[in-house]
Amino acid sequence: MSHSSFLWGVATSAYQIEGAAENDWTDWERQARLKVPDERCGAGAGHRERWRADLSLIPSVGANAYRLSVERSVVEPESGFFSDEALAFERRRVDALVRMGIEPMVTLHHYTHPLWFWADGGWEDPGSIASFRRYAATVADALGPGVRHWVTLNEPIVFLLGGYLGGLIPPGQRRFAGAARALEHLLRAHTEAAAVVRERIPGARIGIAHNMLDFAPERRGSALDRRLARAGERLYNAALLEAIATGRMDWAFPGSGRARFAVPGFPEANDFVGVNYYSRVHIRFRGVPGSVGGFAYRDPAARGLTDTGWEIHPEGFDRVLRQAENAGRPILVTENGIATRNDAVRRDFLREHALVLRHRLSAGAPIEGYFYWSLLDNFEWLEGFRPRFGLFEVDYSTFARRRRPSADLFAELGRGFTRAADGSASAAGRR
Ligand code: IFM
Repeated sequence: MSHSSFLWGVATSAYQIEGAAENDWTDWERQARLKVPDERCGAGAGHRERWRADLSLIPSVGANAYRLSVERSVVEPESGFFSDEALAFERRRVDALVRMGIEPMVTLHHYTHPLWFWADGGWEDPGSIASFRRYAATVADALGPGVRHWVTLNEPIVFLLGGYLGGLIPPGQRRFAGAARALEHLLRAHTEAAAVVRERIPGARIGIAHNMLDFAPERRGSALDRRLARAGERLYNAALLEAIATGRMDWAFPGSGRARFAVPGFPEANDFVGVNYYSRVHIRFRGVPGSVGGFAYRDPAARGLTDTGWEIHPEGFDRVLRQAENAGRPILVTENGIATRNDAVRRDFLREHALVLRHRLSAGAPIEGYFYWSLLDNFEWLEGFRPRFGLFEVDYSTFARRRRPSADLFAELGRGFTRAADGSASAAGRR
């Protein structure tokens, strides 16, 4: 693959397709904390056994890039002890990608944690920073220069809202003070991880995959809904972008608290902004103690909600991409996708979102790549296996893969982007 090409990729994460780990999520499943209380990730989509065959699907959908993650509980089963075998597995996988001409993008933290990490105090403990640095350094040593794109943290704001404020995902807490401390440590951990990865892989490009939503007031006529929607947009989308631009984080959660701090070196530690975009939320002021407001997915355009109940809203993709430009960095769409059993709906989704991408690129936006979530159907966290995000369907009773027609469309759309990028300004700025 030429380095100047637009990255047209597919994304997965380790636990969601491999399972086979003992981590905080397996614990969560045992505690029946999923929406489907009996569900277990188990072997995920069976990728551990089928990884070679799965990787061969990537070029078949016209992708030149693959975003994957490393499962920390497997490579670092005890604090500071790294499994050579697990690291060698990761190396084989990225070597195979590089041999195929597929650009790997490796995510270091994608929701899961080893159990020892929480016993050591988790992200509230400042020791989490050095421990993440050591993990990043070890993985970078093991994977080597074939990996030029690194995502340290996947969706840190969602992780904090769900794990430290909403009690919905591990560690299941509900305290703003804890969330604020964890946020600071996550951003410092990112900064230190970026430094050690760059030391080992000169020219590595490092970023955070930031989940962004479009926000709207539930009742247009309500000043309170409008104000709350703006506050939501700030804390969910804008605060992290501002921190990337300035090194200063100002994170205010209405009714809960406000955290302000500086992260020295943070702007320099971000070579790109990763954008994960799925939907829009409508915000309603409630004003009851402990719950200032609520959000819901609506369907004003009558496109139909997705199987995760989310609005299909390509116009919001345009808005968040414009907003992401405020960070002053190249943009990689690190995730965009839809859960649906109706593949015709997925095809419409792909066409409409690709159109937005095309418009933003024509307007000169510094977007350097797009990754569809996901290559395969997989374990969708609290929702279990029901939502189907894949370009390939997985039969969970046999782990057989079946190509969906949207895989062909994805390949066709990709040709437009990768061809246009070779020799055009849309890929400017990348090595
Ligand atoms: O499956 C998740 C992924 O792990 C992170 N981003 C959103 C996806 C769909 O919910």
